[in-house]
Amino acid sequence: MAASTQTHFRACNLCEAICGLEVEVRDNRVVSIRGDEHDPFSRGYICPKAMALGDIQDDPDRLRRPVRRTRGGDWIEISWSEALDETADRIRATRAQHGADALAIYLGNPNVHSLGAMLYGPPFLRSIRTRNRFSATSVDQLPHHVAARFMFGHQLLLPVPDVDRTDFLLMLGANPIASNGSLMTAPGIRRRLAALERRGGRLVVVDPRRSETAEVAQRHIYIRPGTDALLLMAMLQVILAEGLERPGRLETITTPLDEVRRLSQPFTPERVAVATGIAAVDIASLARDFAGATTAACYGRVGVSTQRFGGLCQWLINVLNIVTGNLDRPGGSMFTNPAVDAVARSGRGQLGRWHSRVRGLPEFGGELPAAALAEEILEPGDGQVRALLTIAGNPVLSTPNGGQLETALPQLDFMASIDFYLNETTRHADIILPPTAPLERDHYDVVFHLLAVENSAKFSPAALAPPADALHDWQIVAELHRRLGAGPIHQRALHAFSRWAGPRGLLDLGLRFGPHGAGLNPFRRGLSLRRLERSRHGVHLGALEPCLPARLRTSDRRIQLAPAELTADLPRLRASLEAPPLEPVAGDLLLIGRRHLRSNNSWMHNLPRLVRGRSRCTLLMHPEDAGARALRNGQSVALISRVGRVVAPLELSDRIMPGVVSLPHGWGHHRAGARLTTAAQHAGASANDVTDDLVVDALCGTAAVNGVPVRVEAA
Ligand SMILES: Nc1nc2c(c(=O)[nH]1)N[C@H]1C(S)=C(S)[C@@H](COP(=O)(O)OP(=O)(O)OC[C@H]3O[C@@H](n4cnc5c(=O)[nH]c(N)nc54)[C@H](O)[C@@H]3O)O[C@H]1N2
Ligand SMILES: Nc1nc2c(c(=O)[nH]1)N[C@H]1C(S)=C(S)[C@@H](COP(=O)(O)OP(=O)(O)OC[C@H]3O[C@@H](n4cnc5c(=O)[nH]c(N)nc54)[C@H](O)[C@@H]3O)O[C@H]1N2
Ligand code: SF4
Ligand SMILES: [Mo]
Repeated sequence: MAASTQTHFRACNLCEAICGLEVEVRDNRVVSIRGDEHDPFSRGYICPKAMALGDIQDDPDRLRRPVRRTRGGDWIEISWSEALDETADRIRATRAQHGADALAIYLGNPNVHSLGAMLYGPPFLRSIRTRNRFSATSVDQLPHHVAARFMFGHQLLLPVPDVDRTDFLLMLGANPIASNGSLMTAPGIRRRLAALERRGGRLVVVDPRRSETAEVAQRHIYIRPGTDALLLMAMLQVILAEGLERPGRLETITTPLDEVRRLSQPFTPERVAVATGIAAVDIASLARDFAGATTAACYGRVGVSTQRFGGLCQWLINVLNIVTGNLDRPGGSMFTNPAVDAVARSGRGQLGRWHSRVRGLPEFGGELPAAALAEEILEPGDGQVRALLTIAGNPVLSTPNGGQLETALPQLDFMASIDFYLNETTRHADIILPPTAPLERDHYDVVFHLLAVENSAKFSPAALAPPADALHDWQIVAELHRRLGAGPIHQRALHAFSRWAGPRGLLDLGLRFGPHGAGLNPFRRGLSLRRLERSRHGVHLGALEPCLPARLRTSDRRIQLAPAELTADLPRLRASLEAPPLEPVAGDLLLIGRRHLRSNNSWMHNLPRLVRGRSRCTLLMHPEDAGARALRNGQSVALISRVGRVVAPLELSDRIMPGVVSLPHGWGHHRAGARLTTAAQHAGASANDVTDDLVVDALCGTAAVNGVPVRVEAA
């Protein structure tokens, strides 16, 4: 008798686009994965990674039971209770002997794509109370949080470009055609950008590489890596000097413009032209076009965040949107009104309540910059990190100077990882605790509905039943919390309640008491988990709407246009004009990254469907630079920086600026000891073996993985 086929509708949780999926399942196995045509938000769009969700499920290398590393370096399976007890015991012993800060925690990117991790991680971290908390945030979007915190009063008040209604989208350091968008959840972005063009709007892309997004833009402007803050300052200078500002309604809820007028004065287009590589006339006309557009949105992502002036860039992007009246209006840059509102629930974010022990980098929101993790393990002394717990992270490949971290990890007294792969990082753990795979668990995007270009909500029930002895991420974290968590009695009671309620129970409460919620009244219309479960394709909650000043969290309910925490970094920008620090010292080229549609940071290279075909881990270089070094297309070249050397095949392209080279991150799977059979056959080189842990955005400690000085020679 043929087994029946069930169809599950859910959101893909691999990247920020949260595309709707239609997953067909038979005998608890995936038969097919398609785009869900009836998802009101993604309307059928998916990318090739969605299919790989099924491959993760079946990947023979994926860990399904806890493992312990033996003295000989082999791995043996152990029971859950043994693994959890031992992990808790070892952590407790380290803390008893060396203090709470001796345990470091590193949280990787997939945490924000997991309902369970989002609900159970924060209380666990609070109870652990270590100052050595690190995450992928500081190799990613930290400058956005810092700018939001000091301008709008909360680290999660992140404005989203209203791509579907804008007349002018100015995009810096983002390549959504490859990345599918970031801090701008907009599934099917190619279609949305085409619609922008059709309605007579313009997309202008500023990028050192003619990216896939630049390719579909109406205009592409090359910029020297790391100089965007100068460009943005000069645009502001032109707008304010020519009287093109028109903040409109925002004027009454924003601190006065005088301060930014004064601060922008030294940065004329003429003065920044050489450093940025953009002609002064082009900067001035870009400023006038932006200010003159009916509606406009300036948006900048990874390329302007993970660079030396990331904090200033994100501040200036907000300032440009504000002085032109484009913040909080349709077609501009807007805030969401999500069904589960993390802004109401999480901390506002503080900067510099403590500093890292070795280098004195500032804490933000309870975390220290990931660029400081290795030195905190390596440098002896009081407060040295002696144990590490990683949760869904691969910092050996994803943080700057990964090679140094690799030498640091074996020196720990104890390391545990919550992860389902034995990879470049987790291979150093003593114990690995593998959670269920994405299709085996319920899901709701607490983070990405908050960052979406339309208000929507979707619940994804598990599509596959996990094995009887499997644990979800939240259960592993809750079990460790139960074993380790001290804290006052009310906190422990709360934790006992949340274990009892489970993610579904907590989500139901979040929905009911959120802005669209039904409360506890069974007769009131509004959201609850049950209501969402009935809308299997998700619900549309309307377009983004103006919400200021009500949504501001600043103490005076005003936008702070020039907060001291941010403007304090301007002397450094001024100095970069006088003697550009970006003048390469360790080499004569500047390294930037790039992303590919079929890749997802470091962890999906073990899925054959995504790595098929020619190698994508190539070093892109302009033919002029190759000519000057007598290098040929396809040859092996060495990429050398202050911290390391990697070898990669050279790919010549006139779509990258002379003086700049590009290598994607997340590769380098040649390391012995990992268990990634397919990835090892497509090893590539790790960009973070050459990025420099000492080169950070001084304002907040974000790693400057873009704009790294390097040298290239024949290997
Ligand atoms: N040079 C350079 N470096 C970069 C970047 C760059 O552009 N250039 N980008 C940066 C950015 S934006 C980011 S976000 C970081 C990412 O940095 P990380 O988060 O450290 O790295 P990932 O490659 O995302 O690794 C994710 C890990 O989580 C595991 N995993 C996947 N799903 C789950 C799950 O559901 N539960 C658990 N417990 N584990 C899971 C995977 O096996 C893998 O080990 O890299 C950063 N590093
Ligand atoms: N396919 C795929 N999708 C992904 C990911 C993935 O690895 N693969 N990762 C996900 C994650 S974790 C994130 S955070 C997002 C990131 O999403 P995006 O921010 O869109 O990231 P990238 O595609 O790396 O685009 C960054 C762009 O910045 C440019 N750039 C580099 N340096 C500079 C500079 O100094 N100035 C300017 N103006 N531009 C610069 C690069 O050339 C590149 O085109 O993508 C997510 N989506
Ligand atoms: S674009 Fe992102 S969310 Fe959509 S299918 Fe691809 S990986 Fe999944
Ligand atoms: Mo990221």
